[in-house]
Amino acid sequence: MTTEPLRIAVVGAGIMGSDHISRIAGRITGAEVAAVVEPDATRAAAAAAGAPGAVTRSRIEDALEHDDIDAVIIATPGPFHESVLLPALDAGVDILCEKPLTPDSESSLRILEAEQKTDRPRIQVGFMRRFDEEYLQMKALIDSGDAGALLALHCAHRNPSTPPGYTETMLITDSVVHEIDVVPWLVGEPIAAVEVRKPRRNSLAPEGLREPQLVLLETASGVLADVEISVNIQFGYQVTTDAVFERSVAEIGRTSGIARWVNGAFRQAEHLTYTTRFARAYDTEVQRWVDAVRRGTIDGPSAWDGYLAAAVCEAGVSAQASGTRVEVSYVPRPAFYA
Ligand code: ISE
Repeated sequence: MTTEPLRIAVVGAGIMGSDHISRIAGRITGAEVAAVVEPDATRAAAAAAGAPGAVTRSRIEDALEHDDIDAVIIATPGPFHESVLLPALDAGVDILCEKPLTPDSESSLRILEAEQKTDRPRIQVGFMRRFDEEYLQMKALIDSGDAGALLALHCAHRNPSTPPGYTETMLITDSVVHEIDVVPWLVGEPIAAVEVRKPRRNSLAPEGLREPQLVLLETASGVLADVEISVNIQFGYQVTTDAVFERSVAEIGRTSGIARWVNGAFRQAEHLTYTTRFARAYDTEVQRWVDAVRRGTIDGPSAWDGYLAAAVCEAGVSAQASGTRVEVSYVPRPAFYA
């Protein structure tokens, strides 16, 4: 393991990129932000101000060429990931790529092909829920068999509002993609089919956005996970999972904020955004990734997991349009990802 800090280029200085920059500068050991790559110069400068010594670049190619970079964190919107992943793979650096790996399976397959030309898996995908303490407890309970076999999951994924440009397909590719990754991880088997139903529209959603939606994920042995995705629900940011077993039920994700009794009522704080709701999961994810990269490996979902999620998202988008149950098909797993 190297004794030098890992020199990271953070690509994208929006909400997630800025969050990772302050995490690395303030809480992560063994790493430093060497470059902030962002075409918007004002944003780049604001984000780099929190990372002493970091330079700003407008293109990833420039950082890879001039800044002695060991690793890259990609925090741009999903459709821009491929254009950073390919030069980074080519330069032989390690990569933590925020979800989704790419928005569709064809582009994800191009990434797998490029990665297989390198010496070992270099990409970890930022599905941070796998590092959340309660999800880990739920997985341990399912794996233990203590409550009997798992039969079904009820998942709620609620955002207070949507950013400009958020579209109906992004309900699947940008939001439900988290459940699309974490459900097979919890259940221990792939998603075989997807169906999408659309309840009455929330009039508070921006014009043209049909939401909420109910997404039904069906695993290979018939475990059903229903996901309510609501993205303009105003009150806060909430992600919960209830599990139904043969002998028991379990739930995770209820708010853990301060409880208060006020004016004859009981109140408990709720998160407003994912950066606080999953703050500890992100910290654990990034620290474990840094430690792993310094040992010459990854420690979390790989590009193969990113491809599996992309294949399900594609079926989900098609189910959204058709209103029918759509089966998912996958290419065989290459030995490189065994
Ligand atoms: C956002 O990009 C995230 O990853 C959040 O976790 C998710 O809740 C939100 O819907 C996405 O837009």
